[in-house]
Amino acid sequence: MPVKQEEIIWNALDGFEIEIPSWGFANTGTRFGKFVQPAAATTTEEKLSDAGQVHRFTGCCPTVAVHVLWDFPDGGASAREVAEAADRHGVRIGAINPNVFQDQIYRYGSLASPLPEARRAALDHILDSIEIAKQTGSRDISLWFTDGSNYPGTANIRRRKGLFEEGLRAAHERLSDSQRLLVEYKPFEPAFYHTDIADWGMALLLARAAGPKAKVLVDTGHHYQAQNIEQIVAWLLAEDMLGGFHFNDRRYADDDLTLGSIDPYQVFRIFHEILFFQWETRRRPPVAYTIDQSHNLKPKIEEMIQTAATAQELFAKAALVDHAELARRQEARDLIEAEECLKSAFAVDVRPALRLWRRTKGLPEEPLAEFRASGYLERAARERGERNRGAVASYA
Ligand code: PSV
Ligand code: MN
Repeated sequence: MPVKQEEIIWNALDGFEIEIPSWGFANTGTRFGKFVQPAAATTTEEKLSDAGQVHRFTGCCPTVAVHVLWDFPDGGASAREVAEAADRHGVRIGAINPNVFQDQIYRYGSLASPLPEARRAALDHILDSIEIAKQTGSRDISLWFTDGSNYPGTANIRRRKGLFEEGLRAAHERLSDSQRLLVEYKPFEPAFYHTDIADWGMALLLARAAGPKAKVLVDTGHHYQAQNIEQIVAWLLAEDMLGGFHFNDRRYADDDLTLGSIDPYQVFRIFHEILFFQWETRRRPPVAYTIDQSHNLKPKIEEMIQTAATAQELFAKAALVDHAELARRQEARDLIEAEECLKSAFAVDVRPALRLWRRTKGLPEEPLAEFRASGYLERAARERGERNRGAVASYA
Protein backbone atom coordinates (compact mmCIF):
# COMPACT_ATOMS: atom_id res chain seq x y z
CA MET A 1 0.00 0.00 0.00
CA PRO A 2 1.39 3.45 -0.93
CA VAL A 3 2.72 5.40 2.10
CA LYS A 4 0.35 8.29 1.36
CA GLN A 5 -2.69 6.00 1.59
CA GLU A 6 -1.42 4.50 4.81
CA GLU A 7 -1.00 7.98 6.28
CA ILE A 8 -4.54 8.97 5.32
CA ILE A 9 -5.92 5.82 6.92
CA TRP A 10 -3.98 6.39 10.13
CA ASN A 11 -5.13 9.98 10.42
CA ALA A 12 -8.70 8.87 9.87
CA LEU A 13 -8.45 6.15 12.50
CA ASP A 14 -6.82 8.50 15.01
CA GLY A 15 -9.90 10.71 14.81
CA PHE A 16 -12.56 8.00 14.77
CA GLU A 17 -14.56 6.88 17.79
CA ILE A 18 -17.90 5.12 17.96
CA GLU A 19 -20.13 4.85 21.02
CA ILE A 20 -21.59 1.50 22.05
CA PRO A 21 -25.05 0.96 23.56
CA SER A 22 -25.41 -0.57 27.03
CA TRP A 23 -28.54 -2.34 25.77
CA GLY A 24 -26.43 -4.31 23.30
CA PHE A 25 -25.03 -6.46 26.12
CA ALA A 26 -28.24 -7.57 27.82
CA ASN A 27 -30.61 -10.30 26.73
CA THR A 28 -32.97 -8.93 24.12
CA GLY A 29 -35.17 -10.59 21.57
CA THR A 30 -37.87 -10.08 19.04
CA ARG A 31 -41.49 -9.57 20.01
CA PHE A 32 -41.87 -13.33 19.62
CA GLY A 33 -39.44 -14.17 22.38
CA LYS A 34 -35.89 -14.16 23.66
CA PHE A 35 -33.06 -16.61 23.14
CA VAL A 36 -31.07 -16.14 26.29
CA GLN A 37 -27.26 -16.18 26.30
CA PRO A 38 -25.53 -17.47 29.43
CA ALA A 39 -22.89 -14.71 29.26
CA ALA A 40 -25.31 -11.82 28.69
CA ALA A 41 -25.03 -8.93 31.12
CA THR A 42 -27.67 -8.93 33.85
CA THR A 43 -26.80 -5.64 35.60
CA THR A 44 -25.62 -2.17 34.60
CA GLU A 45 -22.22 -2.97 36.09
CA GLU A 46 -21.95 -6.08 33.88
CA LYS A 47 -22.99 -4.12 30.79
CA LEU A 48 -20.25 -1.59 31.50
CA SER A 49 -17.76 -4.36 32.11
CA ASP A 50 -18.62 -5.88 28.70
CA ALA A 51 -18.42 -2.47 27.05
CA GLY A 52 -15.00 -2.07 28.65
CA GLN A 53 -13.90 -5.25 26.89
CA VAL A 54 -14.97 -3.89 23.52
CA HIS A 55 -12.96 -0.72 24.07
CA ARG A 56 -9.99 -2.62 25.46
CA PHE A 57 -9.71 -4.77 22.33
CA THR A 58 -10.63 -2.15 19.68
CA GLY A 59 -9.41 1.13 21.19
CA CYS A 60 -12.21 3.06 19.44
CA CYS A 61 -15.22 2.71 21.76
CA PRO A 62 -14.45 4.81 24.86
CA THR A 63 -18.07 5.78 25.62
CA VAL A 64 -21.29 3.91 26.36
CA ALA A 65 -24.82 5.15 25.62
CA VAL A 66 -27.23 4.34 28.42
CA HIS A 67 -31.01 4.03 28.65
CA VAL A 68 -32.30 5.65 31.83
CA LEU A 69 -34.94 3.12 32.92
CA TRP A 70 -32.83 0.13 31.99
CA ASP A 71 -29.54 1.36 33.47
CA PHE A 72 -30.67 3.55 36.38
CA PRO A 73 -33.60 1.54 37.77
CA ASP A 74 -35.47 3.05 40.72
CA GLY A 75 -33.63 2.27 43.92
CA GLY A 76 -30.59 1.26 41.87
CA ALA A 77 -27.27 2.99 41.48
CA SER A 78 -27.15 6.79 41.24
CA ALA A 79 -25.84 8.56 38.16
CA ARG A 80 -22.54 9.20 39.90
CA GLU A 81 -22.18 5.53 40.87
CA VAL A 82 -22.86 4.47 37.30
CA ALA A 83 -20.24 6.94 36.07
CA GLU A 84 -17.78 5.53 38.61
CA ALA A 85 -18.55 1.98 37.50
CA ALA A 86 -17.85 3.00 33.90
CA ASP A 87 -14.56 4.46 35.01
CA ARG A 88 -13.61 1.21 36.77
CA HIS A 89 -14.16 -0.63 33.48
CA GLY A 90 -12.16 1.82 31.37
CA VAL A 91 -15.06 3.59 29.63
CA ARG A 92 -17.16 6.75 30.13
CA ILE A 93 -20.92 7.31 30.05
CA GLY A 94 -22.01 8.78 26.70
CA ALA A 95 -25.49 9.72 25.50
CA ILE A 96 -28.35 9.55 27.98
CA ASN A 97 -31.51 8.03 26.52
CA PRO A 98 -34.71 8.86 28.40
CA ASN A 99 -37.43 6.22 28.22
CA VAL A 100 -40.89 7.67 27.69
CA PHE A 101 -42.44 4.65 26.03
CA GLN A 102 -42.52 1.79 28.50
CA ASP A 103 -44.75 2.92 31.34
CA GLN A 104 -48.51 2.35 31.18
CA ILE A 105 -49.10 6.08 31.32
CA TYR A 106 -47.70 6.39 27.78
CA ARG A 107 -50.43 4.29 26.14
CA TYR A 108 -51.55 7.31 24.03
CA GLY A 109 -48.13 8.89 23.76
CA SER A 110 -45.71 10.92 25.85
CA LEU A 111 -45.03 14.60 25.02
CA ALA A 112 -47.93 14.49 22.55
CA SER A 113 -50.38 12.49 24.62
CA PRO A 114 -53.86 14.00 24.94
CA LEU A 115 -53.52 13.31 28.69
CA PRO A 116 -51.84 16.21 30.53
CA GLU A 117 -50.53 13.84 33.22
CA ALA A 118 -48.75 11.73 30.62
CA ARG A 119 -47.20 14.84 29.06
CA ARG A 120 -46.08 16.01 32.51
CA ALA A 121 -44.60 12.58 33.34
CA ALA A 122 -42.69 12.52 30.05
CA LEU A 123 -41.32 16.03 30.48
CA ASP A 124 -40.33 15.33 34.10
CA HIS A 125 -38.50 12.18 33.02
CA ILE A 126 -36.67 14.06 30.27
CA LEU A 127 -35.71 16.83 32.71
CA ASP A 128 -34.46 14.18 35.17
CA SER A 129 -32.44 12.67 32.34
CA ILE A 130 -30.85 16.05 31.63
CA GLU A 131 -29.82 16.17 35.32
CA ILE A 132 -28.40 12.66 35.08
CA ALA A 133 -26.44 13.77 32.02
CA LYS A 134 -25.00 16.67 34.01
CA GLN A 135 -23.83 14.24 36.69
CA THR A 136 -22.32 11.74 34.26
CA GLY A 137 -20.69 14.53 32.23
CA SER A 138 -22.65 13.52 29.13
CA ARG A 139 -23.05 16.00 26.31
CA ASP A 140 -26.02 14.41 24.54
CA ILE A 141 -29.57 13.62 25.62
CA SER A 142 -30.88 11.40 22.87
CA LEU A 143 -34.65 11.37 22.40
CA TRP A 144 -36.70 8.74 20.66
CA PHE A 145 -40.49 8.78 20.92
CA THR A 146 -42.99 6.07 20.10
CA ASP A 147 -45.80 8.65 19.94
CA GLY A 148 -48.28 8.12 17.15
CA SER A 149 -51.56 6.38 16.41
CA ASN A 150 -52.77 3.15 14.88
CA TYR A 151 -55.97 4.21 13.09
CA PRO A 152 -57.00 7.13 10.90
CA GLY A 153 -59.03 9.76 12.69
CA THR A 154 -57.99 8.72 16.19
CA ALA A 155 -55.43 11.48 16.79
CA ASN A 156 -55.18 15.19 16.09
CA ILE A 157 -51.93 15.19 14.15
CA ARG A 158 -51.53 18.99 14.08
CA ARG A 159 -52.21 19.40 17.77
CA ARG A 160 -49.68 16.71 18.56
CA LYS A 161 -47.04 18.51 16.52
CA GLY A 162 -47.69 21.63 18.61
CA LEU A 163 -47.39 19.63 21.83
CA PHE A 164 -44.03 18.27 20.71
CA GLU A 165 -42.80 21.79 20.01
CA GLU A 166 -43.86 22.86 23.50
CA GLY A 167 -42.36 19.85 25.27
CA LEU A 168 -39.05 19.97 23.43
CA ARG A 169 -38.72 23.70 24.01
CA ALA A 170 -39.24 23.15 27.75
CA ALA A 171 -36.57 20.44 27.76
CA HIS A 172 -34.16 22.59 25.77
CA GLU A 173 -34.39 25.36 28.37
CA ARG A 174 -32.80 23.07 30.96
CA LEU A 175 -29.70 22.22 28.93
CA SER A 176 -26.34 23.50 30.07
CA ASP A 177 -24.21 25.34 27.51
CA SER A 178 -22.31 22.20 26.61
CA GLN A 179 -25.32 19.88 26.30
CA ARG A 180 -27.37 18.96 23.25
CA LEU A 181 -30.76 17.38 22.55
CA LEU A 182 -30.76 14.86 19.72
CA VAL A 183 -34.13 14.19 18.09
CA GLU A 184 -34.44 10.74 16.50
CA TYR A 185 -37.08 9.90 13.89
CA LYS A 186 -38.61 6.61 12.79
CA PRO A 187 -41.40 6.04 10.23
CA PHE A 188 -43.33 3.33 12.05
CA GLU A 189 -43.24 0.80 14.89
CA PRO A 190 -44.76 0.67 17.41
CA ALA A 191 -47.31 3.08 15.89
CA PHE A 192 -48.65 1.76 12.62
CA TYR A 193 -50.82 4.53 11.19
CA HIS A 194 -48.93 7.72 11.97
CA THR A 195 -45.81 8.39 14.00
CA ASP A 196 -45.42 11.94 15.29
CA ILE A 197 -41.72 12.21 14.38
CA ALA A 198 -41.68 10.02 11.30
CA ASP A 199 -38.85 11.40 9.18
CA TRP A 200 -35.83 13.70 9.09
CA GLY A 201 -37.87 16.70 7.97
CA MET A 202 -40.17 16.44 10.98
CA ALA A 203 -37.21 15.92 13.31
CA LEU A 204 -35.49 18.94 11.75
CA LEU A 205 -38.50 21.22 12.23
CA LEU A 206 -38.99 20.09 15.82
CA ALA A 207 -35.30 20.45 16.64
CA ARG A 208 -35.37 23.99 15.23
CA ALA A 209 -38.48 24.76 17.27
CA ALA A 210 -36.79 23.41 20.42
CA GLY A 211 -33.74 25.67 20.21
CA PRO A 212 -30.18 25.98 18.88
CA LYS A 213 -28.77 23.06 20.89
CA ALA A 214 -31.19 20.56 19.39
CA LYS A 215 -30.03 18.53 16.38
CA VAL A 216 -31.27 15.56 14.38
CA LEU A 217 -30.21 11.98 15.03
CA VAL A 218 -30.18 9.62 12.05
CA ASP A 219 -30.76 5.95 12.87
CA THR A 220 -29.84 4.11 9.67
CA GLY A 221 -32.57 1.51 10.29
CA HIS A 222 -35.32 4.13 10.49
CA HIS A 223 -36.01 4.69 6.81
CA TYR A 224 -38.20 3.27 4.11
CA GLN A 225 -36.58 0.86 1.69
CA ALA A 226 -34.53 2.55 -1.01
CA GLN A 227 -34.41 5.91 0.78
CA ASN A 228 -31.18 7.75 0.04
CA ILE A 229 -29.77 8.16 3.56
CA GLU A 230 -26.55 9.85 2.47
CA GLN A 231 -28.58 12.59 0.82
CA ILE A 232 -30.39 13.18 4.12
CA VAL A 233 -26.98 13.35 5.78
CA ALA A 234 -25.71 15.85 3.20
CA TRP A 235 -28.76 18.08 3.68
CA LEU A 236 -28.54 17.97 7.47
CA LEU A 237 -24.85 18.89 7.26
CA ALA A 238 -25.64 21.79 4.95
CA GLU A 239 -28.25 22.98 7.48
CA ASP A 240 -25.87 22.49 10.44
CA MET A 241 -28.45 20.12 11.92
CA LEU A 242 -26.73 16.74 11.92
CA GLY A 243 -26.28 15.73 15.55
CA GLY A 244 -25.37 12.08 15.26
CA PHE A 245 -26.13 8.55 14.19
CA HIS A 246 -27.48 5.30 15.44
CA PHE A 247 -25.73 2.80 13.21
CA ASN A 248 -27.04 -0.63 12.31
CA ASP A 249 -27.95 -2.43 9.10
CA ARG A 250 -31.25 -3.72 7.82
CA ARG A 251 -32.78 -5.82 5.12
CA TYR A 252 -36.49 -5.19 5.73
CA ALA A 253 -37.36 -2.66 8.44
CA ASP A 254 -35.65 -1.69 11.70
CA ASP A 255 -33.82 -5.02 11.80
CA ASP A 256 -30.85 -3.87 13.92
CA LEU A 257 -28.48 -6.13 12.00
CA THR A 258 -24.72 -5.69 12.22
CA LEU A 259 -23.43 -2.51 10.59
CA GLY A 260 -22.32 -3.20 7.02
CA SER A 261 -23.55 -6.79 7.02
CA ILE A 262 -26.09 -6.09 4.26
CA ASP A 263 -24.94 -2.92 2.52
CA PRO A 264 -21.44 -1.75 3.46
CA TYR A 265 -21.34 0.63 0.47
CA GLN A 266 -24.16 2.65 2.01
CA VAL A 267 -22.23 3.18 5.25
CA PHE A 268 -19.20 4.18 3.17
CA ARG A 269 -21.33 6.70 1.25
CA ILE A 270 -22.62 8.19 4.52
CA PHE A 271 -19.07 8.60 5.86
CA HIS A 272 -18.03 10.00 2.50
CA GLU A 273 -20.64 12.77 2.64
CA ILE A 274 -19.35 13.79 6.07
CA LEU A 275 -15.69 13.74 5.06
CA PHE A 276 -16.39 15.54 1.78
CA PHE A 277 -18.24 18.23 3.77
CA GLN A 278 -15.26 18.54 6.11
CA TRP A 279 -12.85 18.88 3.21
CA GLU A 280 -14.96 21.55 1.52
CA THR A 281 -15.71 23.60 4.62
CA ARG A 282 -12.50 22.93 6.60
CA ARG A 283 -14.86 22.35 9.52
CA ARG A 284 -15.45 19.26 11.61
CA PRO A 285 -19.03 19.26 12.87
CA PRO A 286 -19.66 17.50 16.22
CA VAL A 287 -21.36 14.39 14.87
CA ALA A 288 -21.86 11.57 17.39
CA TYR A 289 -21.34 8.08 15.98
CA THR A 290 -23.20 5.48 18.00
CA ILE A 291 -24.05 1.84 17.44
CA ASP A 292 -27.70 0.95 18.04
CA GLN A 293 -27.80 -2.83 17.81
CA SER A 294 -28.80 -5.54 20.23
CA HIS A 295 -28.28 -9.06 19.11
CA ASN A 296 -30.48 -11.97 19.83
CA LEU A 297 -28.36 -14.73 18.32
CA LYS A 298 -24.77 -13.53 17.81
CA PRO A 299 -22.54 -13.43 20.92
CA LYS A 300 -22.91 -9.85 22.06
CA ILE A 301 -19.37 -8.71 22.90
CA GLU A 302 -17.91 -10.35 19.80
CA GLU A 303 -20.61 -8.80 17.68
CA MET A 304 -19.84 -5.36 19.06
CA ILE A 305 -16.13 -5.85 18.35
CA GLN A 306 -17.00 -6.97 14.83
CA THR A 307 -19.18 -3.87 14.36
CA ALA A 308 -16.56 -1.46 15.66
CA ALA A 309 -13.91 -2.95 13.35
CA THR A 310 -16.28 -2.75 10.38
CA ALA A 311 -17.02 0.89 11.17
CA GLN A 312 -13.29 1.64 11.30
CA GLU A 313 -12.73 -0.08 7.95
CA LEU A 314 -15.56 1.76 6.21
CA PHE A 315 -14.53 5.10 7.69
CA ALA A 316 -10.93 4.53 6.58
CA LYS A 317 -12.09 3.65 3.06
CA ALA A 318 -14.21 6.83 2.90
CA ALA A 319 -11.16 8.84 3.98
CA LEU A 320 -9.32 7.54 0.91
CA VAL A 321 -11.62 9.34 -1.53
CA ASP A 322 -9.55 11.95 -3.35
CA HIS A 323 -11.73 15.00 -2.69
CA ALA A 324 -9.89 17.43 -4.93
CA GLU A 325 -10.03 14.96 -7.79
CA LEU A 326 -13.72 14.27 -7.11
CA ALA A 327 -14.56 17.98 -7.10
CA ARG A 328 -12.71 18.44 -10.42
CA ARG A 329 -14.47 15.46 -12.02
CA GLN A 330 -17.88 16.63 -10.81
CA GLU A 331 -17.26 20.12 -12.15
CA ALA A 332 -16.17 18.71 -15.51
CA ARG A 333 -19.27 16.47 -15.64
CA ASP A 334 -16.93 13.53 -15.97
CA LEU A 335 -19.48 11.04 -14.67
CA ILE A 336 -17.49 7.83 -14.96
CA GLU A 337 -14.34 9.17 -13.33
CA ALA A 338 -16.32 10.95 -10.59
CA GLU A 339 -18.02 7.70 -9.69
CA GLU A 340 -14.67 5.89 -9.87
CA CYS A 341 -13.32 8.21 -7.16
CA LEU A 342 -15.76 6.56 -4.78
CA LYS A 343 -15.53 3.04 -6.16
CA SER A 344 -11.75 2.86 -6.14
CA ALA A 345 -11.56 4.08 -2.52
CA PHE A 346 -14.19 1.55 -1.49
CA ALA A 347 -12.24 -1.23 -3.21
CA VAL A 348 -9.03 -0.69 -1.19
CA ASP A 349 -8.34 -3.39 1.38
CA VAL A 350 -7.61 -1.23 4.43
CA ARG A 351 -7.22 -4.14 6.82
CA PRO A 352 -3.40 -4.38 6.67
CA ALA A 353 -3.13 -0.65 7.51
CA LEU A 354 -5.67 -1.10 10.30
CA ARG A 355 -3.63 -3.95 11.77
CA LEU A 356 -0.49 -1.81 11.69
CA TRP A 357 -2.33 1.10 13.32
CA ARG A 358 -3.49 -1.21 16.09
CA ARG A 359 0.02 -2.53 16.65
CA THR A 360 1.48 0.96 17.05
CA LYS A 361 -1.29 1.82 19.53
CA GLY A 362 -0.50 -1.25 21.62
CA LEU A 363 -3.81 -2.84 20.62
CA PRO A 364 -4.29 -6.43 19.47
CA GLU A 365 -3.99 -6.72 15.71
CA GLU A 366 -6.87 -9.19 15.65
CA PRO A 367 -9.30 -7.97 18.32
CA LEU A 368 -11.84 -10.76 17.83
CA ALA A 369 -9.30 -13.55 18.12
CA GLU A 370 -7.61 -11.91 21.12
CA PHE A 371 -10.91 -11.40 22.89
CA ARG A 372 -11.83 -15.06 22.34
CA ALA A 373 -8.45 -16.14 23.69
CA SER A 374 -8.88 -13.98 26.81
CA GLY A 375 -11.41 -16.36 28.42
CA TYR A 376 -13.65 -13.42 29.44
CA LEU A 377 -16.74 -14.88 27.80
CA GLU A 378 -16.40 -18.27 29.52
CA ARG A 379 -15.88 -16.55 32.87
CA ALA A 380 -18.94 -14.36 32.31
CA ALA A 381 -21.03 -17.40 31.34
CA ARG A 382 -19.97 -19.18 34.54
CA GLU A 383 -20.73 -16.19 36.73
CA ARG A 384 -23.97 -15.09 35.05
CA GLY A 385 -25.35 -18.37 33.69
CA GLU A 386 -27.54 -19.08 36.68
CA ARG A 387 -29.11 -15.63 36.66
CA ASN A 388 -29.73 -15.78 32.92
CA ARG A 389 -31.25 -19.24 33.27
CA GLY A 390 -33.72 -17.73 35.73
CA ALA A 391 -34.77 -15.17 33.12
CA VAL A 392 -36.69 -17.64 30.94
CA ALA A 393 -38.91 -20.65 31.39
CA SER A 394 -37.05 -23.03 29.05
CA TYR A 395 -33.32 -22.80 28.66
CA ALA A 396 -30.84 -25.06 26.91
C1 PSV B 1 -35.89 2.52 18.53
O1 PSV B 1 -36.07 1.61 17.50
C2 PSV B 1 -34.43 2.79 18.80
O2 PSV B 1 -33.74 2.98 17.59
C3 PSV B 1 -34.24 3.98 19.72
O3 PSV B 1 -33.03 4.63 19.47
C4 PSV B 1 -34.18 3.33 21.07
O4 PSV B 1 -33.60 4.15 22.05
C5 PSV B 1 -33.35 2.10 20.75
O5 PSV B 1 -33.83 1.69 19.47
C6 PSV B 1 -33.39 1.01 21.76
O6 PSV B 1 -34.69 0.48 21.87
MN1 MN C 1 -32.02 4.25 17.47
